[in-house]
Amino acid sequence: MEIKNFSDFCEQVLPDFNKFLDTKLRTEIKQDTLRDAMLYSLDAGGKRVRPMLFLAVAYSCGIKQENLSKMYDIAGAIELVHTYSLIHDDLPEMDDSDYRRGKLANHKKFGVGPAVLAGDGLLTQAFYWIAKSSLDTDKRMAAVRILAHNAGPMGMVAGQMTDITMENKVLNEEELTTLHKEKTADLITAAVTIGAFCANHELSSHLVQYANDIGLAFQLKDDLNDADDGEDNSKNTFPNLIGKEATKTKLNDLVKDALNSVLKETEFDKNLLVSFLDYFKE
Ligand code: GRG
Repeated sequence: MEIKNFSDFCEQVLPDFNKFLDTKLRTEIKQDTLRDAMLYSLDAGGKRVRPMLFLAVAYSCGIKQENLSKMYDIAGAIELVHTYSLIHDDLPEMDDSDYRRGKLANHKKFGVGPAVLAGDGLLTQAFYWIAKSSLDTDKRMAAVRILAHNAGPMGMVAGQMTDITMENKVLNEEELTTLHKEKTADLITAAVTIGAFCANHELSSHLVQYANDIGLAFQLKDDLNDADDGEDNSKNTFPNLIGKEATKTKLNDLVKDALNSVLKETEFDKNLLVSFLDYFKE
């Protein structure tokens, strides 16, 4: 069936990918409580933005739809890392949130100890999945390198550390941009760049720029939604620092920049990544 845009792509690929994720993890994890806690968050209704972006980039680089399932291990690994980060973010000593996606947070359902271990399990299993994938060694190595670089202490973990240790300091625009880049954008950038690597596409600065822009835009949109919901106005967010209107302008500028960047990409079907930008429309 013809794929017209990003949401069409998700409609066609997501059911199969979701089944893969659940079945694989359910089969692999033998410890009952650990399996339940890991699956509770993995199956809690996440949008799967990062793995779908990864697969959409691979498809846009020329991987045929019927061959995308060979890349599910890598797509799955990216979602496992994302899921671990949310479980740990919700912990009392981090963002201290009792709910996630309208359900009890992992630690509220299973307890803090099991939630820490569920996160640990998801993070470790991600790299097992990449190592065991049927893709060529150079692609698996690129996936390990980029994911560890962007999600670990040179990326997301560093951003989270800044976030929890700078809670009582008002960050300036540059510091806040670095925080958001590390905490949120780096994993999204990893999804896009690993997708290009796995599809033998020579990575260009245009695609990296697109990925960085949508990563930051993702955080701004989330912050704007939280501001609309009346979230704590002492937090380090762009709406709190520069106001909602200026944040909306910044978000629109990032989306425009992302569009201009991806349109410069060559030997690449731009349709899916251009239509992904609809996500940022109000
Ligand atoms: C614990 C090392 C560590 C890192 C946590 C991801 C993160 C870092 C914190 C989450 C804070 C947050 C809510 C940031 C806003 C952007 C974001 C990552 C939103 C959640 O991602 P979605 O919308 O979530 O893709 P779903 O529920 O769809 O999976």
